[in-house]
Amino acid sequence: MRVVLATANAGKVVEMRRLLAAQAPYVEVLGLADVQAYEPGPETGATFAANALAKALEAVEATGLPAVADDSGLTVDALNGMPGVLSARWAGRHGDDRANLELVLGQLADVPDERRGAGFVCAAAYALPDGRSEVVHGEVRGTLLRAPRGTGGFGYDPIFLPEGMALTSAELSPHDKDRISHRGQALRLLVPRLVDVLRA
Ligand code: ITT
Repeated sequence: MRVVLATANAGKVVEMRRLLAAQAPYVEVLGLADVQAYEPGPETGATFAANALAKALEAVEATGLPAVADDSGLTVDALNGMPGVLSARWAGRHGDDRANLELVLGQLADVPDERRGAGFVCAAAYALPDGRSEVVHGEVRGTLLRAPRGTGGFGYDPIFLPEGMALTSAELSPHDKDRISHRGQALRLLVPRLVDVLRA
């Protein structure tokens, strides 16, 4: 069984490979560097699910192989759920993790501790060459700190304190982040379903 991991985000690649290997070690996971190069389209969906599915379908179309993709982001209560699907380019430049994080910290400077709730959301999708597809969700709730802590993970991890934890997502071990993360939850739902349809 071979699947293409349709993400260009290095942080996600590491986590998704790890989560796939943990659940389905017999699946060969190809990265975008291992397949026919294609230009990913702009992420125009209004929801995480729409974007995740679009990325998976695009990879199937380009490679002819089953594909897995994720669309994810930070939803901040005091920002009415934003940056949401715009998380990767919140400060204006796609993938500038540091600038994105600093912008959110600045926007929340006067927001008191009791209103600093946030969540990480992940929609994970698979799509197959025969047209079948599925999308699932995972979410982890937490609060946003006032300064970054930790060097692990990526994106907004250094300012996110998951509910019930004393460590930020960037201070957790990879194993502990996977155990609670939005992406861990979503891929633990998705991978068994993908394996079932690939086997059938
Ligand atoms: P692909 O579309 O190629 O997968 P991307 O980075 O553009 O990569 P998204 O549009 O899904 O992916 O944006 C995800 C952004 O949300 C990411 O850049 C981070 O800023 C944030 N994010 C998602 N999951 C995260 C996590 O586990 N930890 C920290 N930040 C995360």
